[in-house]
Amino acid sequence: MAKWRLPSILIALSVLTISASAQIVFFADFEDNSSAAVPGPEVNEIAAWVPDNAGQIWDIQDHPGTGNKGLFNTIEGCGTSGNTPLPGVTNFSDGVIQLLMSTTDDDSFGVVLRQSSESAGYVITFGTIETPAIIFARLDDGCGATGSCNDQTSCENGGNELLQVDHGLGPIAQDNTQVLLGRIEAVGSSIKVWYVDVANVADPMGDLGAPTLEITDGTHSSGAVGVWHESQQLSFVDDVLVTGPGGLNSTAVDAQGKATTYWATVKTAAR
Ligand SMILES: [Ca+2]
Ligand SMILES: [Ca+2]
Ligand SMILES: [Ca+2]
Repeated sequence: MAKWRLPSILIALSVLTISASAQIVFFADFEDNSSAAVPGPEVNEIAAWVPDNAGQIWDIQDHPGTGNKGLFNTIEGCGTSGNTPLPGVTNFSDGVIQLLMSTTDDDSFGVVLRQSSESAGYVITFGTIETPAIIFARLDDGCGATGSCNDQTSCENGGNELLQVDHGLGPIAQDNTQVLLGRIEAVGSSIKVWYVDVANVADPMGDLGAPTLEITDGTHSSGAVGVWHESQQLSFVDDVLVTGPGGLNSTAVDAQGKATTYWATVKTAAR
């Protein structure tokens, strides 16, 4: 990780600048020389995405759903499942986490948040076909365990999960062309989750209507954020975004302006 040392001063400066003017603390779009990335383009480097599971292998490849590059899961199997921490996002408490997902598989993506140890934190599953649902669960209950699918940990369909809600998306394309937007808003013990087809949304940075899942749980107040998956081969994650406590309603700003412009491009490509 020596290559992180040299630009560390520059990164620190850009974080200070952004926090004074914007609520976006992290944005990875996986493009070369990205000007939208926050804190900076180093978050788009594949080497920055280190899975908890040594058997998990990410790549950056062309994403047919967005027309640009995304984080691509190269392999299959429940044994490859698990979390990959977002580089540098170690102390998320309140705010918004959102990402794009598209699939060729029938299994699930997800987000780990407020993680303070291997078995302390939340895991929110964005299911696709086999489990057409959003699932809210705790790592503490064995859910999201490295190397296991949710059925193996009994964290779906009436097991150790705290709440499961149908995703309501209907059939999902298995060719990576349908781009789904997952959003989590965490404010204290209130957690809200949205899961929508980006083609049906006027503004991916704006109001998405009523959340699909809502829950109150105060077990975890802060910690790291990561992208999770169970056996989700040949599928993409892209545009991974994290805000500070002001969420997406910040009065505006350089970094948010960059991301908003970028999202407009994604939305056009997805149609
Ligand atoms: Ca991208
Ligand atoms: Ca599954
Ligand atoms: Ca699979």
